[in-house]
Amino acid sequence: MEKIILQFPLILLVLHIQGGEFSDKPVLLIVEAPQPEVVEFNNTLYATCEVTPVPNLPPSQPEIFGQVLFKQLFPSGTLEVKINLRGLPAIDNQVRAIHIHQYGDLSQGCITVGPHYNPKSVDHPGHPGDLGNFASKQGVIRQFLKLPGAKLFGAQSILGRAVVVHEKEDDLGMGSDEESKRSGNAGKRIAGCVIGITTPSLWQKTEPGEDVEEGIESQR
Ligand SMILES: [Cu+2]
Ligand SMILES: [Zn+2]
Repeated sequence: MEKIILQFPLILLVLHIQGGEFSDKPVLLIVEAPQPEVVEFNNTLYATCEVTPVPNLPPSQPEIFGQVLFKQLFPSGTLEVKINLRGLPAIDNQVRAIHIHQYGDLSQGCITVGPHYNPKSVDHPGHPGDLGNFASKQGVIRQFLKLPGAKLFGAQSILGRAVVVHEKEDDLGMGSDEESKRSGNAGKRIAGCVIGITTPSLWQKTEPGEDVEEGIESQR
């Protein structure tokens, strides 16, 4: 069946049914039109985030570069993520947290990106952009995962927000202090980027053939 993609926002007036009865209060549903790229790229939106080290990175920290790529089928497909980072130590015993932070503002490095993006005011690691912990192999982090809580569409979209790579491992909310439920105590923010819309080309370049580890769910 061919799906029809709306080009304009559609406002539907729906009668609210409560306990089998129509209530006298109609409910207003707004079906948001997608970004124009969804129509262009086969009902799918692609986004990328070009990771660079933060300014004033302490010399003890690795300079991490690479991309975090996103793909989502309109309107409610599960968000897929590919992480492809380099610049980590060849022998690295450190597992590192990656999160989506609220503001796409790297003007003062990772200070201005704010806290974890938390549109539903819940504790860490229940935030939509809590990607989890990642270990590097031969200086590289390369992983495919699904992020069911996050979206590229709608008012709670992650577009324009920041991806942050941390110095340390995320305690996933299991720590004894308050900060554990806010940020997972993952230490310094050592690399970051802002998520923006792109074409399918970067995503397709890493598929298939590249040894991206498939099918790993976010480790929360
Ligand atoms: Cu973070
Ligand atoms: Zn979080």
